[in-house]
This record gives sequence, structure tokens and C-alpha cells, in this order.
Amino acid sequence: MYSAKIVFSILALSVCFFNAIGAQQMTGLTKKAATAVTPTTQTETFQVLGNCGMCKRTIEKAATQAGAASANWDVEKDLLTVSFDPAKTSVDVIQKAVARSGYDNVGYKAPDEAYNDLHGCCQYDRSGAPGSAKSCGMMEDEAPKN
Ligand SMILES: [Cu+2]
Repeated sequence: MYSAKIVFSILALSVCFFNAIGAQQMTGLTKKAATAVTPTTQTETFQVLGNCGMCKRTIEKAATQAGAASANWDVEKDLLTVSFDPAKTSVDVIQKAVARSGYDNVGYKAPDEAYNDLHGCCQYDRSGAPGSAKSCGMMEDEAPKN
């Protein structure tokens, strides 16, 4: 009789114990989920016309100066992929900056002065046909490295 009582109380105790652990794990999980939401990064890909490796550096520099955390321009596809914190910048701001550096893109057309200031081989075909003029593809190795 006596031992049965002990067994029962041990059982009851262990149930309480495991419930307590379960509750702790739950709160730990919800806390983690709440903090993980804070840093947001948005990634967008859009068309930017250009010719070569020199264009690539100018376009990517304009995008990062406009607040992009990372920028990668694909010379073959004429596509710029940017990732950024939407609290700090936007696709619109980045596209404007890229246009101001001389490169037509889906959002904005570059000012003529900016386009004319580009290196001769970087003066891409403005007709909009992607990849239509890779006139300085062979000069990529000679382009100045910054
Ligand atoms: Cu170029």
C-alpha cells in the first residue's frame, strides 16, 4: 500500500516536471521567432542596359551608393540583382541612381549628358534590345581595376 503511494507521487511529480520544461521550450521558441523577423532584406532583379565589365562596375557602384547591400549586374543578360533593406532604400531610388550614372533601366532613362560621359566602349545600344551591343567585350581585361 505504502509503496503504491510513493510511486503515484513520483509519477505526479515527473508530470509536473516535464510540463515545466515544455513551457520553457515554448517561450524560448516564440522569443526566437520574434527577433528573427527584425532584419529584412528585399531582393529584386531588373533590366539595366550596358556593355562590359566597366559598365558592370559603374552600375554596381551606383546601386550600392544608393543603399543596396549588394548589387550584381549580369553582363550577358543585362540584369541587375540588388538586395537591400526596404527601410533604407527602394528599387525606385536605386534605379534613379543607376540612370544618373549613365545607364538606362526599366525604371528610368539616363540623362543624355551622363550617357555621353561614358567611356566610348560603354556607350551601349539605347534601342533597348538587351545584349545587342557588346562592343567592348574584348576590352574587359584592359578596363581599369579600382
Ligand atoms: Cu562598358
